[in-house]
Amino acid sequence: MPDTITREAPRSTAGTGEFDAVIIGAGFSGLYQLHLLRDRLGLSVRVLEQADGVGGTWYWNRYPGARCDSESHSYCYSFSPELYREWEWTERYPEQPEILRYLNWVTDRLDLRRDIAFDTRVTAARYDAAANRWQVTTEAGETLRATYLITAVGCLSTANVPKIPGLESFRGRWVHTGQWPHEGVDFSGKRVGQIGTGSTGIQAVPVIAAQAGHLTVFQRTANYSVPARNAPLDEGFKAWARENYEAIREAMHSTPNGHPFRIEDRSCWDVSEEERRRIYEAGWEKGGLQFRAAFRDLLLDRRANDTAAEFLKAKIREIVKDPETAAKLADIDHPYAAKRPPIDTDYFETYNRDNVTLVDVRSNPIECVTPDGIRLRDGTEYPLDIIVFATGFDAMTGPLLRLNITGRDGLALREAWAAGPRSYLGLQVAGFPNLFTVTGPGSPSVLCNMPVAIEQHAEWIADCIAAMRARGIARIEPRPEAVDRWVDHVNEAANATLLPQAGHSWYLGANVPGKPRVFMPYAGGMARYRQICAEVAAKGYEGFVLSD
Ligand code: N01
Repeated sequence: MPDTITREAPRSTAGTGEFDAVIIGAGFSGLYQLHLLRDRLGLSVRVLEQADGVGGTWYWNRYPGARCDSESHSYCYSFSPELYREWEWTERYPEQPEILRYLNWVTDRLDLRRDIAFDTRVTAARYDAAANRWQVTTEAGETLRATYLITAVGCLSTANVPKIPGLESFRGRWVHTGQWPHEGVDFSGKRVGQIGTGSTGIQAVPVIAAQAGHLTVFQRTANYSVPARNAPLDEGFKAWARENYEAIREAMHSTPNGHPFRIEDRSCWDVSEEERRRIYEAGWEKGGLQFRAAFRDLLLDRRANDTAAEFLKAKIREIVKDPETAAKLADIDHPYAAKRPPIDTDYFETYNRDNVTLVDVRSNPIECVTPDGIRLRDGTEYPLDIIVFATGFDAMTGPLLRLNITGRDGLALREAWAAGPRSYLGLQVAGFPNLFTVTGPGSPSVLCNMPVAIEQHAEWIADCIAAMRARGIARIEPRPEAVDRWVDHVNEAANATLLPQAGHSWYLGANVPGKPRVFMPYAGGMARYRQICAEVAAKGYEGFVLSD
C-alpha cells in the first residue's frame, strides 16, 4: 500500500483570468520570480502551486535526515542584503524543516502569498498563437491566460518509483522519500527495507536505522560519501556571515559551482603523494562538498580522480568493520563526483550496527515485491513491514513534461524532446514563444548551488521581459540554429569532464528506463554561464527571434 501525502479533490483558488504572467511552482524559483515580476516590473502575476504550501522540494522531501548539502549561509537568497542578514540559520547545513520555515518567512516578508494559488495542479498549457497568450488549465478545470509562462517546477520534483513487479501486492507500507507523509513514518520495531543509496538514501539510512527494528539496505550502485561534519553554528560564524555578505555573494557568483568556496588552483600532480594525502585528510576532517575542490583536475583527469577515489574507498574499509560489507560498499564503479557526491552523518558507521544489513542488488537484482517483502533473483526473500524508496527522480525533464505543454503549431514539448531535451541556454525552447524554464535542462542548475542558479535565471527572465516591454516586443523564442549550437556546447562541456563516465547517473537520464540518454545540465560552470547569458542579452538577445 503506498503511503504518501494524501491529496483531497482539488480545491484550487487559481481563479479564471487574464494575467501578464503565470508561474508554475512556489519553491525557491517561483517565489523569487513572483517578487521580481510583480514588485519590480509591476506585472499581474499568478503562481500556481500543487501543494498546500510553499517550498517546492522542501515541501515534499520530508524524509528522515533530509538536510541540504550546501551550507546554510549559501543555501538561501542572496539578492537582498536585508533578507540575508535578518534570517538566522542554526546549523552548518540546514535541515528540511528549517528551510521550509525560511521559505515561509520569505513568502510573508515579501507579501507573496496573496498571489499564489495553492492546491492547484497544472494539467496542460497551450500557446494560442493568434492571441499570443498561454492558456493554462488546472486539475480543477480552471483556465488562466497569460502572455508569459514561466515554469519554476524544480529539477527533482517527479518521484521515480521503479516498476518492480508485485509492488501492489505488498501488505506493508511503502513510501518514496520525495513524497514523504507529513505525519512521518514510525519505524519503531519495524523491519524496514530501503532501496537506493544516492544522496537521499545516504542521509536517510542512519536516521532510520536508529529507530527501526531492522534495516535492510538494497544497494545497486555503491557510492562515495564524505562526512558532512554538521554542527550548530556559533555566534561568531553567524556574525561573520552577516558582515561578509558581499564577499560571500561575490564568491558564489565567481565560482563554477555557485558555492562560497573556491576550487584550488593546483593540479593533483603538483604535490607529492604524501602532501596529497595530507590534503585529502584535511578535506575529510573539514567535511562537506568542498572535498572535491581540493584540486582543479579531479573532474578532468581520470588518474587524478583515482587518487581521491582510492582515498575515499580506503576510508570506507577503515570505518566498516565487517570486511564483506566494507567490500560491497567500496566496490564503486564510477569516478568520484561524476555522480552528485553525497555527504553524510555516520552513513558508513551505521553498517556497524547489529540491526543493519547491506544487500548487493547489482549482482543479485530485485526480482519482485511479494506480499511480505522483497525477493531477489536467486530466490532469497527479505520479509519487511515498510519499504522506503530512496530511488530518486525523473530529473530535469520529468517535471516539465508532465505539464503537457503545447507550443506553436500544436507542437507538444514531449514530441520536441522525444530524443532528449533541446533548449537555448536552458531558458527557452524553439517553438514555444514566451515560455521560460527556470533552471531548465541545458543550464547549470543541479551542478550549481541551486539558489545561485535560480536567482540568475529569475533575474535574466525578468530583465528580458522588461526589455521586451520597453521595446514593444510581443514574442521571444530561440532560433533553431541557436538551440543546435547550445546543445552542442552543452555536450562539449560535459565531455570535457569525467561526468558522463558515470553511465547510470540521473544527469544522463539513465535512472529512468526508456528515458533518452542525454547529459542534461550545463557543465561549463555557473560563472561562465552567467557571462554567456549576460552577453546574449547585451547583444540584443542574440540567438532569439523577437517579434511584434
Ligand atoms: O536519487 P539518486 P536521490 N533498484 O537518483 C537507486 C539531490 N539531493 O534522491 O545508481 C535498485 O541519486 C539508484 O541506484 P543506481 C541531489 O542532487 C540533494 O538520492 O541507479 N536501486 C540510486 O542508488 C541528488 O543527486 C540533497 O544504480 C534503484 C538511488 O536509487 C538528487 O537529489 C539531498 C532502482 C537513487 O539515487 C537525487 O538524489 C538529497 C532500482 N530499480 C538529494 N532505481 C541536498 O542536499 C533506483 N535505484 C539539497
